Amino acid sequence: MNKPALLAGLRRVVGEDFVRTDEDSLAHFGRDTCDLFEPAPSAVVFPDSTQQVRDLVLLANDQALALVPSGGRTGLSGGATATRGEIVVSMERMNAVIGSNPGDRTIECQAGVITAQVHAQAESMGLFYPVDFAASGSSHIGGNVATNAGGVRVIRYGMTRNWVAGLQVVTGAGEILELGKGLVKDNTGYDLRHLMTGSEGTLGIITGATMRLASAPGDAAVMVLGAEQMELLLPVLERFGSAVTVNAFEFFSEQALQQVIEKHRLQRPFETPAPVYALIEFEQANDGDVDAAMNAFEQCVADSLLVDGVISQSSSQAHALWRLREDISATLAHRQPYKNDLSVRVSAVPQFLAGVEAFIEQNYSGFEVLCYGHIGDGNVHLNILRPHGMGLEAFKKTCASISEGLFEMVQRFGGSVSAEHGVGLLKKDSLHYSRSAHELELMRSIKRAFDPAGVLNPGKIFD
Ligand code: 2HG
Ligand code: ZN
Repeated sequence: MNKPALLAGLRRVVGEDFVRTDEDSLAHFGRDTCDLFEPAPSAVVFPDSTQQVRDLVLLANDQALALVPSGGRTGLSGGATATRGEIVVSMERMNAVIGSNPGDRTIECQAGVITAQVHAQAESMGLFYPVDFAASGSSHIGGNVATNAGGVRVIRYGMTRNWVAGLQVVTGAGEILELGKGLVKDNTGYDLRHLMTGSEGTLGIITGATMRLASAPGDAAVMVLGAEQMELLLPVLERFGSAVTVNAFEFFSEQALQQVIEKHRLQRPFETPAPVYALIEFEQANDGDVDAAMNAFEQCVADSLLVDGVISQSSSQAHALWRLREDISATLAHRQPYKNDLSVRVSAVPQFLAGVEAFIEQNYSGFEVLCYGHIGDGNVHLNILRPHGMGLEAFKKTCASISEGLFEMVQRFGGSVSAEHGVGLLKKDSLHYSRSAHELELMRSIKRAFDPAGVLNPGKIFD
């Protein structure tokens, strides 16, 4: 299809004003937060209904077009990047909360509703939407489902998957599916809702999501704890886990902390630097909770697991402590770090971390490598910074080749090469470290069943 005919076809579906081809829009909507790939879409379209999305998919099937579903573009693996002349389908205009149902404890949203709006809506119902992360102010709920977003409260509440009560989806064949229907119990065969969750827009375009809500937890207190070694943080988690209800257990290295402190002129949590820090958020349901946490802390210091710590005395202090952890990724963004997002079973974390530290020492000498993440979930983020004077392409190539050795270690631990950031473009060549050849073949067959002509997000997850 030539370009004028293509644009005319798109305009017929979404309306004159909702097809953009100007350079700025192509550059802006053609990428997500992984900026290691150059955006090159043909156009960006902004549908406002499931029917329009279906008509776009039908047009794509008819004219052999490729569509890239696009939410808040906060993903880190290039899953929402259009590098090959695709049409970006932005869900920005489908941003209405359709309704809330206190009896079912659910909220029904169009896919483009911002995650923070789901938080606010849940709060107005006296309930709680527990999936939270630094990008919740701009990510879309549809994108959260498409990537099975994790974040900082997985240790208590699990990933987005746990909270999906129902989905409306347009498959690659242009069929509209209503999955889950908000039912608590429904054992009528394969649960396609779970197949869609985390499928990164390769099986269907999510146009609506009904999210389940939790009871609102009590107030939270936050502690930042200093330790000599990352491996010591797991026994610390065990001690705190038996004393209080842990909402979050995160970690970051002193180097990562320094970046945030310098950029935002924040205060250190306590005066003497420690090599590594844990951030724990726990529920303050009873008066005794803070005492129990303080006892756990003192025991940890007595047993040489921790060297120092601080506890929030107010919600603004809790917020300030959270910034030390949550602002790391955005602080580093301008350096275009190479990212690893690894996980192993929680019980294997101490051994795995020892292996990672040795690996970094041997293979990344001369590079700055910052470690942080969700240690309580067995999930470690490594951000490798480009040495001054090294070109971006050479840097990407070097890191990709070094990563092979790291992934071999992940494989030996039975871990994942993408714990929560998805596969997208960045991790597709490494999938075999976490998935067997047979699993990959089954995944390809599933893709063919939902998207026979391959119009949805081609080249993502696998070729
Ligand atoms: C986080 O935990 C995000 O802060 C981003 O998942 C991680 O930037 C990263 O590598
Ligand atoms: Zn993370």
